[in-house]
Amino acid sequence: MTVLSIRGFEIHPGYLDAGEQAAIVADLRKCLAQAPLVQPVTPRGKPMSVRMSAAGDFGWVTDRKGYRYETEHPSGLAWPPIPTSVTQVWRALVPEARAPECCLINWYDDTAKMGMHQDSDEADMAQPVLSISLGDEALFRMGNTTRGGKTESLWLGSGDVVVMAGDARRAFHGIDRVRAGSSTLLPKGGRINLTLRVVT
Ligand SMILES: O=C(O)CCC(=O)C(=O)O
Ligand SMILES: [Mn+2]
Repeated sequence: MTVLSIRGFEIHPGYLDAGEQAAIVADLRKCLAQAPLVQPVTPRGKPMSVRMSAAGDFGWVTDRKGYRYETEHPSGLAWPPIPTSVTQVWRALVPEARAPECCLINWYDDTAKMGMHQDSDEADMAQPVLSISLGDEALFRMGNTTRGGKTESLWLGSGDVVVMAGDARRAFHGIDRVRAGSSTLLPKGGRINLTLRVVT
């Protein structure tokens, strides 16, 4: 299987086949029935365009109180466990890493995007981050370990997996836009991104 390395980001195009993608989506529907998607608000009060939920021991949340990990969904219920169909990908691609403690579930409609940011709310930055793309294609921008400078972009398609480890673990990255109608995986369209992280 092809592996691309762009600015230290390890990209596995088409890592998951159609059947594996559909199985993960079915598992995620069960997770979201227990822990529904919410529209998060930044600490400054700006609504984000993605909708979010999580699975695992911790979920990443943001609201007026700040960016942080929480052990419960805003409803007060525990997050559902991370589906095995998802942890399997982590175990296969980052076998040396500790077990993932958070699977952030981001849902993008065709107008959603995510600004350039670092994943930096985790205690052990030596652990990798792994992201799984499902549904419509998205333009992923990869930058540097400090804000600004040269960037490179790549369209992530359904079934693509990205590993951020080493220097790329601290690199800025974001989603510029989603290409509506570019996948048939989700009947109503849109894109799901799963981000697996070790939190503690
Ligand atoms: O949607 C993506 O591909 C990236 C998501 C991301 O960077 C994040 O949730 O921290
Ligand atoms: Mn990120």
